[in-house]
This record gives sequence, structure tokens and C-alpha cells, in this order.
Amino acid sequence: MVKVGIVMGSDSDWPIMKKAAAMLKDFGIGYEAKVISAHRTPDLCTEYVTTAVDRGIKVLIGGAGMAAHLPGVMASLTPLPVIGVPISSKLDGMDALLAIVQMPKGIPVATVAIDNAANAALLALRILGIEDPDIRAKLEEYRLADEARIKAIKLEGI
Ligand code: RP5
Repeated sequence: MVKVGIVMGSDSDWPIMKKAAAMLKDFGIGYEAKVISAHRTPDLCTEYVTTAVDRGIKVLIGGAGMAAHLPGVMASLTPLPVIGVPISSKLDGMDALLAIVQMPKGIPVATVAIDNAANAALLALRILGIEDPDIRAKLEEYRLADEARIKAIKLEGI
């Protein structure tokens, strides 16, 4: 069942956004990935976001670069949690970061680091994990594996 909607402003965002898709796939969580722009296809954006709940979607991830309005517009159209991924381009992603993180009061967007689509997926999984002990268990495994990796690196003196 599809639980996460991954939306990106352009197909040029896919090399970054596919990391979110890969993470969700690793965790066995269904997702749909769409290219929908807040600027270029606003009607499609409205239609997609306002019908997301009916398709079983619980969390939305929006990735965009430059004047990155996409996650904010998505959040304005639904009560679902929206996670924004700023994508780097001409200004190293600072333009997108500020556009996504500086949401005014009332329409929150959870923003991850520039190009960090994997973290957007992990945050989506944590949100889904609130009501799903299996996801929580897998997240714990993932966290402990990461800790073990860091310890191994320390041991090797790298
Ligand atoms: C944004 O403009 C997209 O999210 C993309 O990051 C950026 C450039 O889009 P393209 O010109 O590559 O289609 O809306």
C-alpha cells in the first residue's frame, strides 16, 4: 500500500529524490514518485495533494530547487505532514533551503538538509512509526547499524 508521496518540481530533481525512494524501498514502504511543479503545473499540484489522503498517503515529501515553493504549497493544501528537501542548483541550494525552511506561522514544513532526501525518507518513516511497531523496530536496527559503522571507523583510526 502506498503510504508516502514523493513529489519533485522537475525530473532534474530525481537524482537527489531517488535517494528517498530507495530508503523507503529498503524499509518495504510503498510510495509514489511524481514530477509536479508548484509553478509550472499548479492545478496538478492541487489535485495531487488534495486527493492524497484518499489514496492512503500519510506523509508527503516535496523536493525542489531554486524558488522552491513546492513543499509550502503542498502543506497549504493538506493537513498531512510535509517534509521539504531543498535541492542544490545555482546558489548551492541556499535559495531552496531558505524558501522551504522560512514558512510563515500556520503552514509548517519540516525541512531537511540540502540534498538530503534520505533523511526526508527517514523522517517520514519515523512519523509512520508512531503507529507502526514494525517500522519502529526496523528504524532501531538502522540506527544501531549506523552506530556500529561509526564505532568501526573509529577503531580503524580513520
Ligand atoms: C525547480 O526548478 C525544480 O524543483 C528544479 O530543482 C529547478 C530547475 O528545474 P528544471 O529547469 O531543471 O526543470 O522548480
